[in-house]
Amino acid sequence: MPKKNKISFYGKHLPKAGLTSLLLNKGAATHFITYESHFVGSAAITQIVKWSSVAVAGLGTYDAVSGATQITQITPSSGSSTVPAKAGELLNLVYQITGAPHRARSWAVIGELPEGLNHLNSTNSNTDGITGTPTQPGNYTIRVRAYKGSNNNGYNYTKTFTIEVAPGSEPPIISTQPSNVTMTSVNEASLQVGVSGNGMKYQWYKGESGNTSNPIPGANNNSLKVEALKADSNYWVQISNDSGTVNSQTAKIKVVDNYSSWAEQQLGNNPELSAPEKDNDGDGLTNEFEYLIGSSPVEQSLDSDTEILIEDSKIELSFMTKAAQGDGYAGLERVYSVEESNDISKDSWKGVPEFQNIIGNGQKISLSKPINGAKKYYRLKVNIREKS
Ligand SMILES: [Ca+2]
Ligand SMILES: [Ca+2]
Repeated sequence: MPKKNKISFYGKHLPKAGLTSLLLNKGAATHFITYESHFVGSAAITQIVKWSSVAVAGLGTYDAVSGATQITQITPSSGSSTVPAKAGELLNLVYQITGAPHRARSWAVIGELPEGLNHLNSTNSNTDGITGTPTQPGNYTIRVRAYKGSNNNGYNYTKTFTIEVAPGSEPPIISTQPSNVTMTSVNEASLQVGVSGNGMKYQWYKGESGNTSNPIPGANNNSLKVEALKADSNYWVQISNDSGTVNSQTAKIKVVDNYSSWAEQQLGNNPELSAPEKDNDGDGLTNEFEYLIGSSPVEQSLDSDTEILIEDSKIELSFMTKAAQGDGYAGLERVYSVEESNDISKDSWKGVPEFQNIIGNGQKISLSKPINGAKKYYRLKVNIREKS
């Protein structure tokens, strides 16, 4: 007649966190202004060849102005004596002489042009200009003089312009990448990105950095609130302004449960019920014990799948494993090890080879050993740990 014995369980769990990596993208925007074709043709500056051949509306109107001679700005700020510009952006200042005498034969610019700008110095034209990309912010006063005769001869008229070069905008720069986070399946997480620059727009995405197929609606701030998750998920943010776009690195949210998140889902958020040493269903198994072996803390549980048989000259030990799955076990696995001892003294327990750290997946584990006369004790150790 075989003898049956229960064997005992004990264990613990170990959550962990991860690290990060870095990825940056950069872009820049360039703008061109267009102007009339004959003006383009007279220019000797390489940037001008990029201009399209487009007539400026209003040129004829300026030409038709009667009365005193004047030099008038046509673009970028029509009629004004100040010229708006931005460091790093192409400026095409075009001015025109009107009135009598309305046609200039040559032009002069008096005063120092901002670095990066050049005088077109067109001849036999009633329009002239200054073009290029200013590099230094500041206010620069220049005088433009138009002569009636060629080679800067004859009647002339002078006008003062102030070129106001504003600081250029920089593409966004990420100072703090969104970090990887480990959380349980009952917690919310918050991801943050630190950025320097102006006029920033944000869009968070689910997935790997650079994959824009899953934008998160309304996620347009420097932080993202992530609701409780049941599985690992990745997020990233794209930041853009007028001068460029940058992608953050991928922030990985890892979901790893523990006793507390298991207890909250199984027993509710009630410290009285969810304490590890409680036995709410009165089956003799504490909550912590039920968490470890995978039984319900609200239903009476029987440890019926574990048995030891002693038959003739052999000991047969068998048990059913359980996978760590369902509420409270995200990112976790349950592992089983068999240990043996001759006298159950504290330091006498040794692992039985080939029966160590068996990952539970619903399989039946059987161990068979000859009985050699001496006393032998066995125990089964169950651990819950982060998935390997
Ligand atoms: Ca119980
Ligand atoms: Ca139970």
